[in-house]
Amino acid sequence: MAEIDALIFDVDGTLADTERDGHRVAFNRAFADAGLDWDWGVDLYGELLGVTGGKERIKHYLREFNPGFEAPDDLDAFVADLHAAKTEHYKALMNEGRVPLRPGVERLLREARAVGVPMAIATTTTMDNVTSLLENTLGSDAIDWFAEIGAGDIVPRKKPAPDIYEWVLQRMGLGGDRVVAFEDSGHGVQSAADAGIERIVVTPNDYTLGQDFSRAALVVDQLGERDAPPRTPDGTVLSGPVDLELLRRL
Ligand code: XBP
Ligand code: MG
Repeated sequence: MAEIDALIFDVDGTLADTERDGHRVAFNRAFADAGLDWDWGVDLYGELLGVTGGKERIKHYLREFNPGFEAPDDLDAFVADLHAAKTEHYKALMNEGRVPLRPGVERLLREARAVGVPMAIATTTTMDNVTSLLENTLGSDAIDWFAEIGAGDIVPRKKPAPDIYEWVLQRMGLGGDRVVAFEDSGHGVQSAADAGIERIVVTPNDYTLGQDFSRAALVVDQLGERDAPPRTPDGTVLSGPVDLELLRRL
């Protein structure tokens, strides 16, 4: 059995299904506020998710899907303003409690916390978004449950680059062989694996099903509960939820 010195969680798509009804809606509201007629539908947004990071995603959209748009001379400032407005809308959506945590997430976080296994976050999203999701789902002190939070622009390259996982591992003084990472996407798996993390658990969602999870140790539909255990992609139902005992056996 391999000891576990920390659990490191991705946020979007892993802790909660934030993309379709959170980020996507917030982007569209920010575009409308700015008088732009851009509308990121559910399917288009799935394609745009190929690029991580909201500011990077807006630029990608302009390049690939809206090349006729006459962008202002200072594109970076224009995108940064739009993105700041999007973050405010995202926080408002979280305050409305629109997006719950995925099944089994709260159970596993509480189990790890109860026995003192350190937890951290490694995400591409903006820090404010992390705080807002955690506070609205787990309570006002939830941010303190995490020893390190690696978020947004604190590293130069976003996922699938390994930077954010390397940052978290370095801050925790841990090697990749000592931790378990939780992801929902192929980009996330690549980021964690390239940072040297050997044990990666993937819980895909509608946007990420079918991506490359070949470097993951376990792929299940959800972390699960005792009375509703997870399923693997071939339909096998596990005997219990993803808990610390199962993670030690990976
Ligand atoms: C999350 C993302 C983020 C969010 C938007 O990826 O790609 O860009 O969609 O967040 P991951 P910001 O789950 O792999 O970390 O708009 O705050 O960038
Ligand atoms: Mg994710």
